[in-house]
Amino acid sequence: MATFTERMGPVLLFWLGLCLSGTWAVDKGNFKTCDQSAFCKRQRAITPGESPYRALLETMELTNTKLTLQLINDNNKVRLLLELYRLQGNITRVKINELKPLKPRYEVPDVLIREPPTEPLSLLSQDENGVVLSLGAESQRVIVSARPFRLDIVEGRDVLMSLNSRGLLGFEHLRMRKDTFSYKVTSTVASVWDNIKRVFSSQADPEADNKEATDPPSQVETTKEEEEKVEDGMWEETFKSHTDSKPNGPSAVSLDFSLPGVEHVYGIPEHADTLKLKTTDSGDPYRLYNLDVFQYELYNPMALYGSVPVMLAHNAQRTTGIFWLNAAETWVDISSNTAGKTVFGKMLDYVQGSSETPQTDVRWISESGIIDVFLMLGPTPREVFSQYASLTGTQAFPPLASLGYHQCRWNYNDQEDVRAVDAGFDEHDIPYDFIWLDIEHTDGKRYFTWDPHKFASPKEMLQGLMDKKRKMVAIVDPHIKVDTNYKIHNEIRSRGFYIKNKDGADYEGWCWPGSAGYPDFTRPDMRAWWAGQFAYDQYEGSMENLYTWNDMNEPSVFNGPEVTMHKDALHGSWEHRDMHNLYGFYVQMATAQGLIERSGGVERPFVLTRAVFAGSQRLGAVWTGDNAAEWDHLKISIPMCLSLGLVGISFCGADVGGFFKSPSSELLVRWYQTGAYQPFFRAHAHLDTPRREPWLFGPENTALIREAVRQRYTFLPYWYQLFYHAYQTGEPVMRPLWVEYPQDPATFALDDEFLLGRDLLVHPVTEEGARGVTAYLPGKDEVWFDIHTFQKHNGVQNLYIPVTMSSIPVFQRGGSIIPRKLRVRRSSACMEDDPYTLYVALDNRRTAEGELYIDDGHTFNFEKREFIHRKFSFTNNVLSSVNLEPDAQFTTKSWVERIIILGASKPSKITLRTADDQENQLEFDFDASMSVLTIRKPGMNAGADWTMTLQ
Ligand code: NBV
Repeated sequence: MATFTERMGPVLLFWLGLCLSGTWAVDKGNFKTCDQSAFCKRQRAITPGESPYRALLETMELTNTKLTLQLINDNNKVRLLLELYRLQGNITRVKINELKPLKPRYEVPDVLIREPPTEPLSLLSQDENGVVLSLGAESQRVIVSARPFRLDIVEGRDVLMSLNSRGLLGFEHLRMRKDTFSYKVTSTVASVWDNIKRVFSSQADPEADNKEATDPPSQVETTKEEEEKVEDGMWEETFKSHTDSKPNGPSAVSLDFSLPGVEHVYGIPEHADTLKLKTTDSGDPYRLYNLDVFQYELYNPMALYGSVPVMLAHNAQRTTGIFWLNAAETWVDISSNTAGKTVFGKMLDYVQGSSETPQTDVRWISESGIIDVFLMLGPTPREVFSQYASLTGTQAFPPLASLGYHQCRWNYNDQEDVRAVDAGFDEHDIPYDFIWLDIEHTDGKRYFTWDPHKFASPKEMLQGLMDKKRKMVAIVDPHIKVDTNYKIHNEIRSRGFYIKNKDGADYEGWCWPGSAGYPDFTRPDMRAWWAGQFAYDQYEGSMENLYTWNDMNEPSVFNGPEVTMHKDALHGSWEHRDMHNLYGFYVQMATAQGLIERSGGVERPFVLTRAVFAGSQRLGAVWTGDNAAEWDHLKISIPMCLSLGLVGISFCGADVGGFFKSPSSELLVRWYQTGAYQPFFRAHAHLDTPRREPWLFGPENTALIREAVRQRYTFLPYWYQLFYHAYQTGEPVMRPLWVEYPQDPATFALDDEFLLGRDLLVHPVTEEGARGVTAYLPGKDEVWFDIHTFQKHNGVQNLYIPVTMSSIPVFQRGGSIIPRKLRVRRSSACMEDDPYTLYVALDNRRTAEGELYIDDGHTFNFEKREFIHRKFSFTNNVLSSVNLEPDAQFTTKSWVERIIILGASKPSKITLRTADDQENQLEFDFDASMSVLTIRKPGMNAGADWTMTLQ
């Protein structure tokens, strides 16, 4: 048996190294730049110019739903196969693969929710220069130009998007090792060419074989030094002490997209950067490669834990999106012809009539796989959300409780600690729903187990929480301790479920438990087995109120290249390289499946993940990883969650308080105030930080935190309805202002405020020592009501709001009705039957609308239409509640206890008419100074039909 130091040595050294590295800063040297990533460097070295690709029009085949066409690279004669589909809902799909690859190339499975339904394509015209096809009903055409190959999508007279217009299509064909670039320096150019001909005779253009084969392709006519240079990193690549064996050689794919008229692009999370993406000409491209980045730095394009290869492009006329379905390491370059121009410069251009049309050009580069890209053609932001949702699904509808407040730290030490913290919330009258246990709760980092001393009776602990209608989350990471006394390890090993290393043995890396194996979650049988581990009779000590947190699922491998898995590790016949960015998605998928199955398919799961990919929205929640207790980290939580929301992942939050370091009490309070208005609301802290439960900062700060958390709970009905909507439509819960005000350029780059749904505008205080904030209130016909003072403000304006420590600037849009529950209790479940207060905020036309969604809060019965979905409207002085989905059935004990009408005038009487035609006069108060009408105890059941007339 190895000693403790032998076993833990590498882990300890790793952490010691990191801790000694001193001040807060990512160690950039641990992570590759584009220049250090051979394929990125190779592709980026190709500069815009004439593409070597030509479309072979004679190979074109057009069926009702699909165009296929061969492309040939005139430099090496390798042929590609292009497939083009028109998909339902204004989406065009372009796939490019090798015509005859030496072996199959990876195509991402399981992310699309189904084979996307197609629409007819038809040929409009054709000549020797290209073809023109009509795309669906939208008066759109796609123009395929043959020499060089390029695609343009055109609507009316506008070009929406062009592909390969800068000639950057790159497709490194699979080849045998002794290929063009791998030949020894001593070989003659001629023998290289002979070799190529031999290897590729099957796929080279037969025509070219006859006519052109006597001339070696231009790439081969290189000097000896160039040959060596080109060879670099193609068949082997070393980064720090790690060598990637690359048995398949070079396999990168890349393509450029031009977006005429576009100056603003968004998305491609996860990066700690601004909402509006920056141009990358003077630095690295944005990188998408799921990595455990210690002490990540802000405002840069480095990779983080998650990768969603979706970009949105927006201007005042149109929103479009590009979904690049590739799970390998990916880099995205952005350039713009207006970047760097000052507003004055642009104005001057305009006055002088010299302005060129703004244009953004992007270029995607992936290490392997194929090109499979979905062009989502909008034209509105909502349509892009629905187009993307039609491909990858919508946000999982979370249990209501998970929208409450979560109390976490690394770690709550033992059961007594959990009990005391739980009691602390009651003592200080702060609601919470979930308390979390980090890795120290396990028996030696063996997930699915409990420390036998500190957590000797987990069921007792869980029962204690359950008695208070509260819940717990315990961490289950995907690295499995290699230990023959550990059942989970033994089973995974004996079933052959571990990922293999390049030599075929079980892959082992270092992580929290010491030596660890990594289950191959890409395998359905592995996922089914893993899901089974959450059964109550398998996961000892678990109960219905225990939920799961998947951390480290990039996957994090302490001693691996860039702290992750070797790319030449094997998932069956696929390399880890091909699907790296999918690993975390599969871990969360298997875990969520487990939580569903343990309840016999009845209960909705709650699983938090750190790594994400496209489609992760279907599986649960995500947080932004290891941030720090710094003001800039608080600020960046806004664009980070907005960016995830734009690509479907609504259930996002950042560690409240900051994970590393200790927040000042001011920062902590401001973070609670911000987090209370972000979708996933969890405080978390590093093991080494002093304790920071909300009551440890003096009574004043406790009161401020209490108030922020209580505000969250009063809005739970609205949050729940927004999540139901996100589940139905794919629209983000937390959204940038431009989504609702797409024609207002002033909203295009706001990083410090956001909307929740359409109706709440939040501008949290994120500056230290702030005395005031300036919030932009959009919409020239809108009015906005301060939710605290009820003061009314007109849009469009930059409103200066003086703030004190208790201020959380939030505005309700005039024209909306928001249901709230004002009797805040211990947890969301304790508030189940509580009555509602309706906040009716009138617009300039004295109208308003809103919704209320109620179900049991935790099961899938809503899929069987067991819910209440009401619509409230106020018009012509009549407020009414009607059933939005009359075929749905559910009953609630909750009733309407108060209606507050903002922007009202004083009525002489108010009459309530209920469904059974009963009429009642209601009592009310009117505050003339603020124009606020309060109707007391109207008393209708929240599920009933009624009208209320103000006379
Ligand atoms: O499990 C420990 C931590 C966890 O608290 C944190 O939230 C994760 O992001 N985990 C990372 C591992 C180590 C962090 C230094």
